[in-house]
Amino acid sequence: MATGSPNYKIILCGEYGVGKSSIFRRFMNNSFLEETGKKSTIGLDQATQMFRAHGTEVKLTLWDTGGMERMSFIGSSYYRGANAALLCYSMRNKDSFTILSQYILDIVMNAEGAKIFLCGNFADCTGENCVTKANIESFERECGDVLSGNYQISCKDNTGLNDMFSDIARVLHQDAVNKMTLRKDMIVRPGISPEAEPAHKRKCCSE
Ligand SMILES: Nc1nc2c(ncn2[C@@H]2O[C@H](COP(=O)(O)OP(=O)(O)O)[C@@H](O)[C@H]2O)c(=O)[nH]1
Ligand SMILES: [Mg+2]
Repeated sequence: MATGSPNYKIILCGEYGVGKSSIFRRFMNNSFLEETGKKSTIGLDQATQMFRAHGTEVKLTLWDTGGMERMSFIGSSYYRGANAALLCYSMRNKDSFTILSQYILDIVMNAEGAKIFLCGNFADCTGENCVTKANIESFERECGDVLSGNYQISCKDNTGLNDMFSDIARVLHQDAVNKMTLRKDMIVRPGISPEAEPAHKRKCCSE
């Protein structure tokens, strides 16, 4: 594994039971457990994978809550330094979808600057009470540019996960490159450094 690669932290957010730990397991070792819920352990879990983004090897480090969302306690270290949050809901549970705006608030307040990606899990499920395409589109409209991506996946069938993480790696890396370019522009912008100030002004200030 390349050591000097950029590393982006991604946190999993959303209700208990929407499949966050299942997403984590697919990411970590491509496994799936039918009954993960009851076995959730207390503590933070992290896993890292390499992705290729715009010709560069980048690391994604995914953080799972370790079941702490059940106790409504997620410490600030979970959010700190996050580059992205995966806003998870279950496509077969509308309540887990309608509550998402609260999670957006948590993310905005605790993980400043983190990009937010919407992720509907349980895409393998069909039924009357499922979250519909219209529900998702209307939520996207309400969110405006708060969301940086929208995916539907199934941890059970292993569909959409790899494409989602590859896409997130590209978006995060492109954003980091843009920010770096912006910083460089500011450094060389004329008039910013003291040397570039007019001589008469500098003289005046030292008088
Ligand atoms: N049918 C189906 N079941 C899933 C899927 N993802 C997770 N599950 C099941 O949903 C339950 C809750 O998943 P878990 O990952 O523990 O949710 P968490 O509480 O958000 O971490 C487990 O029994 C999983 O096996 C999926 O895409 N499809
Ligand atoms: Mg869990």
